[in-house]
Amino acid sequence: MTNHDPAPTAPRLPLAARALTLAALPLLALTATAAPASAHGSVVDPASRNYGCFDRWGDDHLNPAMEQEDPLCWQAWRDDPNAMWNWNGLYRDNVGGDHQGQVPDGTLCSGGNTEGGRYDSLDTPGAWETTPVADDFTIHLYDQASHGADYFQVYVTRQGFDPTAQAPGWSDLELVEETGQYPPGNDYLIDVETSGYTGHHIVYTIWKASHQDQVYYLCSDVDFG
Ligand SMILES: [Cu+2]
Repeated sequence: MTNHDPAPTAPRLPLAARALTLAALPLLALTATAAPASAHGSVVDPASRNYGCFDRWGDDHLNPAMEQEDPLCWQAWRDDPNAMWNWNGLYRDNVGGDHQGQVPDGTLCSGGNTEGGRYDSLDTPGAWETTPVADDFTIHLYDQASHGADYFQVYVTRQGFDPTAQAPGWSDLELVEETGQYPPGNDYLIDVETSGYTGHHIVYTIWKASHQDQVYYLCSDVDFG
């Protein structure tokens, strides 16, 4: 299926399939109750900034404790809650393969201020919640709409770059993985091998969807142990 407009498929799955999927993928339980307006996807592990904020606070987004416990998510919810409700919609259309031309330095995590600035809060430098990873780790991208992938490109911020102090530019990124095509499905796993990274880095995943010229730009904060 190539059309990405219809509602998410989760509520329509046969019960047995749903039970299996829910067991394997807890996030579907959330999307079933807070279904986004349209179906796309994001990196759910290590969680992208917007998916992570949705995952941690989606059912508790008015809790004032967020300001102390998760200040970067707090500023993001205040800036535009739809960055989290539409955690799956951080993409640009008609990029023509020109990622660096379409997404200026300092705006990588918002996909170049895409969607009228809905995701601009994700460019804010700071102590975003990190996911612990080893040198070799696997990215899980969840594709609600079965777009497929022409390719994924995965970058990691260079050692020494400080995501708490600065929004990255392209020269701060090191390419660590470039894949071939993935056939349409819901769960894509991308194996990444790195060495020499310690501490807080941003993993930057570019997903070129196959159904049309639609490209997703996803920042995941990680802590290399
Ligand atoms: Cu889509």
